[in-house]
Amino acid sequence: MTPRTRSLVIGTLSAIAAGGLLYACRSTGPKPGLVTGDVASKVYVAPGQHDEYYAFLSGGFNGQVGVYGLPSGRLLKFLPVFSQNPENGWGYTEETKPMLMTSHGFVPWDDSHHPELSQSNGTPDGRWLFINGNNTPRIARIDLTTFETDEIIEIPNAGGGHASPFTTPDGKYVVSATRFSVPTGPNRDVPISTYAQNFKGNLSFVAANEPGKMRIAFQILMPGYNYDLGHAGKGPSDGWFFFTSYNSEQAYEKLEQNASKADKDYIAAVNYRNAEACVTSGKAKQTPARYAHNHVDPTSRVARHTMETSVTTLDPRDCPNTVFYLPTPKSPHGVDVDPTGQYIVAGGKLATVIPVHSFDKLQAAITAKKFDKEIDGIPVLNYESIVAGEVQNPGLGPLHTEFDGKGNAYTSMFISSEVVKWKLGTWEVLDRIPVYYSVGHIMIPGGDSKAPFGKYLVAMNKITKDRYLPTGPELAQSAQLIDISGDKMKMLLDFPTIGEPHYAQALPATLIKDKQVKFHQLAKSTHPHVVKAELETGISRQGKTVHVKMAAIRSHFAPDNIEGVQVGDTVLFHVTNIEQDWDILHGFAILGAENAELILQPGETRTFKWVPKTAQVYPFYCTDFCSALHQEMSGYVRVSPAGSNVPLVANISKKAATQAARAGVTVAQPAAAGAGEAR
Ligand code: K7E
Ligand code: CUA
Repeated sequence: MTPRTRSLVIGTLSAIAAGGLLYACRSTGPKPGLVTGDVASKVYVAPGQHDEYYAFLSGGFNGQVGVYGLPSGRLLKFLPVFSQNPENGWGYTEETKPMLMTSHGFVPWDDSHHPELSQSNGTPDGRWLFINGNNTPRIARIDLTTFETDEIIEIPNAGGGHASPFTTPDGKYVVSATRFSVPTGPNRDVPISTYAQNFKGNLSFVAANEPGKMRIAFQILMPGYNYDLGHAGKGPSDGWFFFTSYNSEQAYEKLEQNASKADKDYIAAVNYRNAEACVTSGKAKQTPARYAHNHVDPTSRVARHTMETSVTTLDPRDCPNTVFYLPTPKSPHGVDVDPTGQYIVAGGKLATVIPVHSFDKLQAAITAKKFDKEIDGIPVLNYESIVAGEVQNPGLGPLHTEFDGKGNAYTSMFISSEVVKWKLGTWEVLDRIPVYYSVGHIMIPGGDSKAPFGKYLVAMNKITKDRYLPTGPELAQSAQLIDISGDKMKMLLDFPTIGEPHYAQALPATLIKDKQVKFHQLAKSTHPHVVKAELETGISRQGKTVHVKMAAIRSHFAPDNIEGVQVGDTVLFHVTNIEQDWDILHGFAILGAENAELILQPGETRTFKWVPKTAQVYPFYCTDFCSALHQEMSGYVRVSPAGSNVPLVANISKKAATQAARAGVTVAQPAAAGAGEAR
């Protein structure tokens, strides 16, 4: 670290420390991972070559997913999920707006934290990526053949869907636990000071194995703590799920102090197969709840929004031996299960050690009933009886742990800004590397599965400071790529990221790259307003609504002249890109429209809603540079005053007109010069 950089770090950290939390900076430590020798060649992907891994980084407060190639760090795609994306019309088009419907109405934004790849047999299978919406609790499923969000389910009785959407090894469930406890059954008007009586936590298990059919299998009612993160067991601990919680103090104001008093909080260990059995044997209750389930119909590509009306709720008191609390120091954040499934590692963000629980000891303690007490029907296990070990002096502010599959664990240290490598079983620290600065999650490809791919670790840092050219008061977020193939970690690359990545997932490109959909098959489209050829285009009026069925193909729109629209009309442009060719997209934008553009994938129909306010002529055009004559790909809409006698016409091709005439349909052409003036 240069003296200048060090003073910056210290400055930053002490500024935060002044805010009340414990912060420090390691004053002695290893020198920064200076770029040496062959480092550049390790991240160099030559022009025309592909990266070895796809990495999916959550966008945090942008609500989306960023897709990057590793090791280059190149951004491949910005993938919209919970937030509207004007760049391609996601959440603006009539087809996609239903995806963002919730019990609170249309919610065009969220905060996405944890991408999670679908798994089969404990390893990523490349089918889907799940991600949580943290603010208005939701889980989305993204199809990895199209890189599009296909399904979103809302989670009721929750506030802050943070411990989500971690998967079970068989892919049967993804989970969501509420970060903020709220009044439940249902949320209602109660004094906040009745927190201890009325506010509850809950853990949702969402069946996720069938596209279009995500469903909350059951919710487990929990004491009103803050549930933070989760991970499934595997191997010997298969069938269990572990969730961290903090605020066992049940503070409801000034949490910074009031939720940091207890030496230990809890990890909730859930035997979810027991919970399933209790649900099957009728020990759960159906409780009223309103929550949205939205999904894209695969053949029309139109999203449907439905509201669910009840949820299955299980109280641990009615289902003994299902939920246990594992005391864990102190205000734990991450909880990670090692590839063998034996060790459960907590990131006690205010703890001075990294506590590791043993699954075998946990089982023995349950059998021997080594319980310290019981909270709302949940036995609290004795800490000494379940702890496998503690990593001593790991650094400050442990948050998250990933594994390389070779018996090593890697933990992010937020306060001391480093990644620490340590050995499972002996708990000794093997190596440490500084990261710039204040690392949150780290990610090893496959690192939370039973067979990590190893090789790289990505650190996602919260504070960037001086790492890039400055860009005003807000700087880019930063990821760093670290080589973990040897004994010593090696810093390879900094790359700026969009939004604020929390967690990430990655898999070898070979698992998905040959499964990519290249275009949507027009012949199979069931979109109600699709046009499969230019001769199917046309215009029609239903009261004050005008439907325009339009085709886009290099390099024109059909129709491209429209008349007879009146002020007061709502015009729905149903535009189909009738190209059947990979990566040939068209766009659609119209002067003054209070809407985003459309971007049309080949074979896709999207609907643009337009309410013109004044009588005038409006140009429209293609926004995606599609061909040499892209600039010619444009047209006009003439809008007349309300009540005008200008006939409703759209120019269609001669061929289409002939076809229409044969079918007995009268097709008017737009007015010749001077005719059909508005009155
Ligand atoms: Cu940022 Cu997983 Cu939401 Cu930790 S979380 S850093
Ligand atoms: Cu179509 Cu540009």
